[in-house]
Order: sequence, then C-alpha cells, then structure tokens
Amino acid sequence: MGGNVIWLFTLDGPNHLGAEGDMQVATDVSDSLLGGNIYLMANRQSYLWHTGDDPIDVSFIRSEGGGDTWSPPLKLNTDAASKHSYQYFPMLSVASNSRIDAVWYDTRNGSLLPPYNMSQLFYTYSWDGGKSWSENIPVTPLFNTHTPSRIVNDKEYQADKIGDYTHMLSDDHGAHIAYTGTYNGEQEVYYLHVFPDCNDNGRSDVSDIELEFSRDQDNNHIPDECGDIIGNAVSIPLPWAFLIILCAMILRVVRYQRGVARIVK
Ligand SMILES: [Ca+2]
Ligand SMILES: [Ca+2]
Ligand SMILES: [Ca+2]
Repeated sequence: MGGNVIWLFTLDGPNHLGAEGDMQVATDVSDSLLGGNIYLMANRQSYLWHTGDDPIDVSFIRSEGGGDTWSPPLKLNTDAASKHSYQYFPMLSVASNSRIDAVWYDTRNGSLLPPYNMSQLFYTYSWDGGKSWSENIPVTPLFNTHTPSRIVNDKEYQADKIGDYTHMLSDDHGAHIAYTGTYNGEQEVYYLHVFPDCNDNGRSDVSDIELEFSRDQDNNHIPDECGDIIGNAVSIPLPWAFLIILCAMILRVVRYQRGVARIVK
C-alpha cells in the first residue's frame, strides 16, 4: 500500500485507539470489462515517515490478475501533505455498474493545532476501475471525534475511540453509508447517501443519463457537459501549456518570416 498500516496511538490524533489494520477489500462481480478486478484501500503512513511529517493518508491498489499482480499504490486524498492532515477509516465498495466508491474520515478542514479532533467524511469515485478518480468531495459537516468526554476521579478525559465502525454499500446510483458522528454531543450512528454529481444538480449523474437530462456520447458514465471531471487525471500543468503555446507561436512567426524572406529573394 506504499507505507505502514499504523496504529494511531496518540492523544493528539483523531482516534486514540485505532485504526491499525483497517484495510478494505472490494471486488467487481459484474460481467463488464472490469469484472473480476480486486481493489484494496487502507490508511497508511509513509515508510520514510519522520516526526512532523504528514501522519497518515488513504491509499488504493488494484488487481486485474486475480490478486497475483497489483498496481502501484495511489494516494486518494489529494490535499497537500501536512502534519495536521489525518485521513483514516477507509470505506470502499463497488456498484454493479463497476463504479468504485471510496469514503474516509479527514481532518484537513479541522483544527490546525493539536488535538486534531475535528473530522468530516470525504468522497471520491472512479468509473475506470480505479485508474483515475473524481476530485475529493466533502460530504458531511465537521464533528468532534473526541466527544463524548468522560469523568474519572473528577478528571475529564476525551473519548478513546470513535470507530472504525463504518460500513458502505454501493448501488448503480450511489453509495449508502453508516458511520459514527457526534453532532449531538455523543457518539451516534448516522446514515449518509453519496453519489456522483459532477454537474452539481443534486441528482446522481447515473440518473441524469438514464433520464436523458444529460448526454453521454462516449459511454463513460460521465455526463458530457462535465468533460473528464477527473480530480487526479494526468493533465498538462498550466506552465507547460503556456510554454507549448508560446513555442507554437514562435514557430509560426519563424515560419512566417522564412516565407517572407523567400518571397523577398
Ligand atoms: Ca494526510
Ligand atoms: Ca448530477
Ligand atoms: Ca461522457
């Protein structure tokens, strides 16, 4: 997975007792071209980790070879590395139309100082077997993972553990999640429905295409008005694009001048 699956055994972390070995496995059981693929997702810490480095990320690997061969790991959280950034409690499931849904707890928008006790859930999805993914999408408000506190001998202690008591199942239109939150000052189980919505109309993009509100001429499950919408797709960075345009313009000017020179001769 590109690192160690660690135990977050620190009072400053979002979940004092966990989440060692929290690895999710999902398979595509459809008869599509992606059928038979196996996917793994885990929270992991870099092998080269040092104090002060980003403590943990969520990563993903895929197998098209029945588990005999695996892809290189891909980091699913796309925020910048930060010592304040905990991504943990991975959830992974595959829909019957081969979409992969991935969700995790994330502190990136919480406190920038210890304790890192404010988390929210983030979502991303893939339509091509995990080769490329949508942007990271926050799908819940922040909540305090150290709630409720408890009193022992008149001393207040934070909650030791909020999870990893989560579960997610996908259908063609989206994913259904059960997770623990603390919006009412105590640990409670919540239901969450997430779905791909690249055109931001509040309806699953699968429904948009089925109901013909959107076209999908290239049959990639993505409404054509969204383009490729992929959050981590390989794209030409702006400086390179600018450089290429500049070179093309220079080339055209040189060709034009040569043409003019030939005419003058
Ligand atoms: Ca991180
Ligand atoms: Ca939509
Ligand atoms: Ca499309």
